[in-house]
Amino acid sequence: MLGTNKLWQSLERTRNAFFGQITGLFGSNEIDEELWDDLEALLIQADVGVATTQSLIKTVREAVARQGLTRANDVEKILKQEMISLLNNSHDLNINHHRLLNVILVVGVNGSGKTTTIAKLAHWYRERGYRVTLAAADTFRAAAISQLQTWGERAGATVVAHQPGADPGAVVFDAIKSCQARGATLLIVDTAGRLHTKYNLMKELEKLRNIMARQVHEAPHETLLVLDATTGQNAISQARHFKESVKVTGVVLAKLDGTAKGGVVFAIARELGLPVRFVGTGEQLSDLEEFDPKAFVDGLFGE
Ligand SMILES: Nc1nc2c(ncn2[C@@H]2O[C@H](COP(=O)(O)OP(=O)(O)OP(=O)(O)O)[C@@H](O)[C@H]2O)c(=O)[nH]1
Ligand SMILES: [Mg+2]
Repeated sequence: MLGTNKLWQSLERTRNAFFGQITGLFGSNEIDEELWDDLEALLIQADVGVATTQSLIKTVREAVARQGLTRANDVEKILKQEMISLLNNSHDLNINHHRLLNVILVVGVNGSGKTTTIAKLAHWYRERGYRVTLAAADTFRAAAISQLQTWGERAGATVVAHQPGADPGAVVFDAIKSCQARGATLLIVDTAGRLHTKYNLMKELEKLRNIMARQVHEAPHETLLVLDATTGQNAISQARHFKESVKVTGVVLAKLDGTAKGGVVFAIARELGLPVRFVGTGEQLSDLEEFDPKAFVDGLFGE
């Protein structure tokens, strides 16, 4: 029983609203068409997404038939296995102590939780022995710079910033020089969520990537897309835009604690083919959990 941990608490709304009811469905003894229909409806309501729900159910039905199972209880077991394997789509994060300087580029629409997530990542990596610097490359919004500075202080990370309206590329350039001069081992770059147009934003992100790549071998080593879990399926269409323009390597799902739409992780995994790396479980520095498919699915169902 996981009882008290933050992931468990963050999944409470999703569990109570939807997945707990799925367990209820399996209380009946036999597998019939109604069971499959009810299951489909619940998964869709839980923001798993139509395509992902249908594919999950198809896989589970096939497994049930193949294994000759007849009890609804067995369906739950297979369903959970399939859900876990759907989420098990990642290799290790490409951040390590062998490299002199690791670079993480953080992208996402405005308000998704980028800056808070960056502070949490700084804290997380500092606890794992990295010397962390943050680059305030969101120069579009004046308040964004001071917000990152405040978080940087709390997290014990150096922040490299220019004036509001400055060229984000110049900020990144200086931040890398600063890391190299002071022996920082991880640079995390905050970016704008919105510019005058979406086209401008994507162009700018591309420019930042090029600046990184010229200064640091194979940088950025990770490009993390921060998605707001409370937006459910909308997060998926946002993610598509970013994925088309920037080479996103993983997702951080922020605000999991504030939503019943936690089922969206399955759609992220299947429809976007992106690994979920971390989940945000609150507004504090330590409210970040490395994503663990089994713990997540257990938390959804209440085990
Ligand atoms: N409950 C909860 N709130 C969060 C979490 N992550 C971020 N927030 C809140 O979401 C709001 C927006 O977060 P920011 O980090 O400023 O988002 P942003 O993407 O940097 O926004 P812009 O800089 O405007 O583009 C803040 O009020 C955060 O406290 C989380 O995991 N849980
Ligand atoms: Mg921000």
